[in-house]
Amino acid sequence: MNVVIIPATYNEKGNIERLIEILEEEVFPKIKTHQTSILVADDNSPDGTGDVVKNLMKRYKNLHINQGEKKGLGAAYIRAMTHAIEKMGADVVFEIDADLSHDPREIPHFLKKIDEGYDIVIGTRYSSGGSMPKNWPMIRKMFSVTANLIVRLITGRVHIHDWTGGYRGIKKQVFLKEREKTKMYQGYTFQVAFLYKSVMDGYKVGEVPIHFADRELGRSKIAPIEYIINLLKYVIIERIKELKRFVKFLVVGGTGFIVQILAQEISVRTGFTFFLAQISSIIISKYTMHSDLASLTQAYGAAIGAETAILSNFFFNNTWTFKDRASQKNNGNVFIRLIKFNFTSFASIIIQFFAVWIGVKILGVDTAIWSVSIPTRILIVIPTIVLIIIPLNYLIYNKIIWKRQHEQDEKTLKS
Ligand SMILES: Nc1nc2c(ncn2[C@@H]2O[C@H](COP(=O)(O)OP(=O)(O)O)[C@@H](O)[C@H]2O)c(=O)[nH]1
Ligand SMILES: [Mg+2]
Repeated sequence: MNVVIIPATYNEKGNIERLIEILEEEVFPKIKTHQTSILVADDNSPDGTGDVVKNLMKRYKNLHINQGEKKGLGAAYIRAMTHAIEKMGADVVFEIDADLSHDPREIPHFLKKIDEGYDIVIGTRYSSGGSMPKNWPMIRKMFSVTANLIVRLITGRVHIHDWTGGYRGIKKQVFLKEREKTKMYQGYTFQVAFLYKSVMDGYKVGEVPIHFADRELGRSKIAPIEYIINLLKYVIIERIKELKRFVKFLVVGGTGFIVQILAQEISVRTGFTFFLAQISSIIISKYTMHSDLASLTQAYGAAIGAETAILSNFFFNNTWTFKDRASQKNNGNVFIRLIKFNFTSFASIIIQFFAVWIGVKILGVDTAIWSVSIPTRILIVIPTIVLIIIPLNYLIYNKIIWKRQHEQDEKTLKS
């Protein structure tokens, strides 16, 4: 693969030469299976960082520079990564601080993860094996740990330890997919947004524990309080957006539940399911005992209710909850999807049929709770739906019926 390392610089005259030397003399010679080069993302640093790099370009043929107006770290990376992919043919791009806080000798570990199939690999200070600078004051360490913990908790992706760090290896397709969605963010928010969008799109995230060193030369530019506030705002808003789909799914499910109970009660009380039970008893003549007829009658009610709910759920999910994905080509046309939906929902019917069947056999047609008699079918169907049917369906809808475009692309690539 063609790997381009992109240090971002703003006034890093004192550090950039050392970083380039370590990369060229120590790190690159150890990487035998990939082609490596450097692209410095400099924002026309007034201290002359660009001139230092241009001087070194005479010595190192795989060293390049991409300069532009200063619009923040995120913008600099977007600009330089676009250049690396479009002009230099990069397959993998690396973010790395130029102030030597990130040890470039870790790059082979990142590449190993990339080779193992991870799409984006992040350096992490907060998992075992990683660390913050020893000389940082307690308050700064606490601040850093807390910020990351908050992001982990709000996004609900606690398994990813370091969201704000800027030492990352990113595959080309990930960058091209997330570029437009993240170009409006600055500072820490850019780092968090990029990672969050990658996770949401189903890319595989790998972690490499790193020791973060304090810079010795130059000044830190990031960390004004507004960055932190923007970051908080970002994660909260994104999380609400994400949960919105699940809330819609629950509303549709709630409607479906009412429809289901109605259909079940109507079909049982009109005697329709008793009629069905009689017919099936005649067909399977050895099951004509009275108790079986009763539980069959109830179980048919549950199954009819479930199928009615399936149709109503499909309609509302297709036109509301998953409207955005319903229009995607690869999810097939609406009839094929309805058949798929019915087919996968068939599991729900079977599960509910047997739950009620067994329940009625054990408890009888009615169950007394605090001296109130409740039909067992209702008593059984409610916990079955909450505990089994809802989680199962949400999974099936997301992974099979209304898949994301990206997952389909992956499958097409593999097949
Ligand atoms: N190109 C560019 N690089 C930046 C900008 N802001 C920060 N950097 C670089 O990003 C890296 C991390 O920034 P730094 O100030 O050390 O942040 P800290 O480590 O969080 O204190 C350093 O290499 C900086 O030179 C910017 O606006 N443009
Ligand atoms: Mg720094």
